[in-house]
Amino acid sequence: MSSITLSRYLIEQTRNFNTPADLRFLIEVVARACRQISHEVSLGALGGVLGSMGTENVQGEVQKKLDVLSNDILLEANEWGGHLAGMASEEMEQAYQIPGKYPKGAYLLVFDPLDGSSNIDVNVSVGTIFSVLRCPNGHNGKGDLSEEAFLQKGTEQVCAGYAIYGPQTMLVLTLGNGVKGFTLDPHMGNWVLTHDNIRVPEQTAEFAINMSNQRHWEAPVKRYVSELLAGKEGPLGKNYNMRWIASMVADVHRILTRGGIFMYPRDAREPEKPGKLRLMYEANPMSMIIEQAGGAATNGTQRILDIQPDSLHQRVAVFLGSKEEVERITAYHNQA
Ligand code: P6P
Repeated sequence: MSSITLSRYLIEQTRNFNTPADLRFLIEVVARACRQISHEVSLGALGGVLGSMGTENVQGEVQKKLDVLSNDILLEANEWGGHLAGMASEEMEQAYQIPGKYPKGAYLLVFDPLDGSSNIDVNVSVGTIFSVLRCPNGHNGKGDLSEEAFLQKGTEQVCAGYAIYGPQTMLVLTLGNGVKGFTLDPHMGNWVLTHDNIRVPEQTAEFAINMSNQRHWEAPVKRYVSELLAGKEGPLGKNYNMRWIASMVADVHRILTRGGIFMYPRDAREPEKPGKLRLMYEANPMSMIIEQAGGAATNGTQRILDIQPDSLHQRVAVFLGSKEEVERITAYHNQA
């Protein structure tokens, strides 16, 4: 049987689920931009794009050359097609206005152009995370798009996905009816459907957290991780393995592939911040994907997708993955 490409999958989505043609076009454009980013990332030192820009982004994080290049690739690919009312990115403080010479469309695209970029110079998997929202009525008029148009709960996402630039380049996507995985054929340039129905196992024996922050965690996290470490002799009655790649896309992809729980809790290092990861373009898209694959995602006390954003770059604590473990750590928070 001939392989199903992303284009064919999206056309079938339109036939079977009435996926709007301009959403289909948007996803194709984002996928093409991710293919270009994959190429730039794969060149490494040969492309002259390793290392830092010597600047910081709105998060106060050092900007890698590839961060900025990936951001530019996504902006240039998406600004002219007429399917977007605006864009927002981890790398830009303000929302991106569609230039007046181009038509505006019905959607908003929010993205982290190159997540895990601190890993680029050491050749560890990185990725692009993206989220698609509808532009609310009254916001896609002639004037500049306000930040408020983006501040929608994660349940409002019409599409979420990520590209992972690893040994294979893959695109993992949900339109709200399950999670699909496409592997890039670098010779033909096609995204080929290779994972038709990705599911997160409800149970797991693997957890992901940056253990170096242990002394800074709040009590429920300290309790839970100590139970994981207690293994078979402890209250959870089984031994657990640990992984921490420090690239959310890579850690989440592993969890989608074989289960696990990913944790980035708030901690005492910056008590005024609810966590490190960003709600709009990291936690929300990943939470939609995880839930669509049968997993769960909370900030410790509530479902991430139910959080009403109050700013574009707001941060959030993240506990996501195998449902049984996410429910356990969430219960510990709610008992505290
Ligand atoms: P730490 C990468 O910078 C990132 O935003 C996520 O991809 C990753 O999960 C996390 O930060 C790693 O944080 O504090 O362990 O370096």
